[in-house]
Amino acid sequence: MSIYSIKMRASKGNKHVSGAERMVEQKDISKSIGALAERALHHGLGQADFINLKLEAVEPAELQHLEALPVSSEFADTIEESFAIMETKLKELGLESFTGLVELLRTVKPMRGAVLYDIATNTRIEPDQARGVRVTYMDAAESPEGNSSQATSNKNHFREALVLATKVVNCPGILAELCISDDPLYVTGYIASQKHGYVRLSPLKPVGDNHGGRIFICDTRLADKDTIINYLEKVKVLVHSVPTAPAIKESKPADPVAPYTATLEELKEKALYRTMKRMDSEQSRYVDYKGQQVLMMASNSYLDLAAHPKVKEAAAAAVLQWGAGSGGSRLTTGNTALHEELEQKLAQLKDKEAAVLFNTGYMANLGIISGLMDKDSIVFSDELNHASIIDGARLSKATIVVYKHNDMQDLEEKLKQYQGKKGLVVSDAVFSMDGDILNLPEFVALGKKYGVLTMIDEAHATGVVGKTGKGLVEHCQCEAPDIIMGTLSKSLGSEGGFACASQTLIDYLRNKARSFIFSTSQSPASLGAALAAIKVMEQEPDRVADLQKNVKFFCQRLKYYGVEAESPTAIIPVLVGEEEKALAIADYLLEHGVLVPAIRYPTVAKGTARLRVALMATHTEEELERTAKLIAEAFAENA
Ligand code: WAQ
Ligand code: MG
Repeated sequence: MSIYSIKMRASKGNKHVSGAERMVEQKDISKSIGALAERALHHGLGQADFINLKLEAVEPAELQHLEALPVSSEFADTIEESFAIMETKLKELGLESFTGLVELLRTVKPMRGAVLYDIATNTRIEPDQARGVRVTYMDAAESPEGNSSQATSNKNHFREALVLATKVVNCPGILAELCISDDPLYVTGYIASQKHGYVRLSPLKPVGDNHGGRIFICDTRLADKDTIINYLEKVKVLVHSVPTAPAIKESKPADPVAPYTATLEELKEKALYRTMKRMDSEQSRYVDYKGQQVLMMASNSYLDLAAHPKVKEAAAAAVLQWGAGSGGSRLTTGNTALHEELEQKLAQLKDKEAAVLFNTGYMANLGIISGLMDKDSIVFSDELNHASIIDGARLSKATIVVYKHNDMQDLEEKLKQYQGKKGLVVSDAVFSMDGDILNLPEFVALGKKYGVLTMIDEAHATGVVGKTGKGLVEHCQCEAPDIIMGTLSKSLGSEGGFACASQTLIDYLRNKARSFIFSTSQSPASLGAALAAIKVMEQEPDRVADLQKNVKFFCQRLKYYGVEAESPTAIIPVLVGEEEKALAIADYLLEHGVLVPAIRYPTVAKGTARLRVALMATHTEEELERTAKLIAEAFAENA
């Protein structure tokens, strides 16, 4: 009988995808080669484009025959418990002073081979520490290719690991082996020894972690290093009675929450974990926070209307007349005179033929963009657009073309590239994190020139820019874009979003915008409040003027105290940079009675963390002066 060693190594574009070895009788060579090639061609890491197969004859007399180690399983609830079991087994082997090796296993640099650790000298003795010692020339005596054509990766892992461990544990001088797989989806590893056999341990890592490693624990007083390495690398071993992989049900089901816990831990480490501050009063210039009155320098209620008596009363009156909830979607039973009245008011405010309401600004952008655009369309989007615009564009399945921030030249170049397609150019009117203003005249002109729809998001523009707070068209005194989207939740002190446009586009959105169609319509309180807020804005034009005055004054005071800040709108970003520092400064301000949030990744780019001051029409000069001075102080304290 002739035996052949077959080694397969497969790569794809120079990256290793699969490797395996067999020792088979001559008659089984082609079957084995076929199976190994199939494995390389259907690997989870990709289809191999280079497969190296090596065949060598083995003298039958050279072959060592070993019985597979007995297999048992110890599945724990947590990774730490699994490693505790591993340590216990080491102690039972008399290796209690070497439990530190478990830590080495968990942190060892990635290698192709294993660490060879000598307890006689307490050192690593593998000749090449970057590569490790590689065990080779081994296989199970019974071919796995015979029965099933496509062994699953679970079965491969188990079978190959048991064969390897059986050879390793039978190697002169070796006392035990520790192993974690480097397959990110395979969280089962083992400890193997003569005393315990092959003990499967799971989980040894979280799913998704590609760290793996092996440690062979040896004692050079029992066999010298050369003998050990020679055995591992050269002696040919056939392992008999390898069982089929124990059923999956033997293992505890994975904890489906574990990946989320791990992500949260990671966010905490990077100072990116978010918590909510709890306000104990209505939102106005001052709010109750942790039993203290703090100056609110962060609210989107720019005109301080969320707390305006007329607005609150109108909300209450609407509830008393129309009820607490609307009872249905607009297209079923949830449409009232109040909804229609507000839509008319909004259309008027934005000088458009018609308007349609959505429950939030986020849902408005989602519904408008995904309603108007489809997979054959192009959405041209400013790189700093709000997340709701990005999400709407994604949901539409359109091609998304991102242009440089407020860069009309870049936009035009991109429009040129996609001429003749159905398209939408969309931008924040006032950018939510930088507070700067869109170049609307050119934006609208480009849309016209290239025959695509134009849309602006006036969430932070309504009530803020334009002489009477109508928004960016009033501010720029230019032609309007096709669609003006806005919210009721900021200057208007209520809740909800809307689109204003031609009757045709609004009719279309009522038929196609899914966030509109499949939501219960807004509740009477929100509608009543928004209607009253628009009225207050019109009746008290000083509010808008005061807000604009406050912006100028505050920026000027910041500059006076040496803090760089500039904004034409109620949003005034003060750049900090590092996430931790921004948090420290915000904490300092809060300790001194002023609420200004730190804005971090992913809301803004990494390393551009900032304070985001938002002003109200009702802030007094004294309050603005105090805040500007305090911000300068906070920077000095945290320099
Ligand atoms: N010789 C020495 N070390 C090796 C070898 C080898 N032939 N192959 C891999 N290693 C080392 C290397 O450092 C890897 O990073 C590490 O082992 C893990 O290799 O009962 O799949 O191939 O279900 O990811 C355990 C199965 C599977 C447990 C182990 O190891 C079970 C596995 P991997
Ligand atoms: Mg492997």
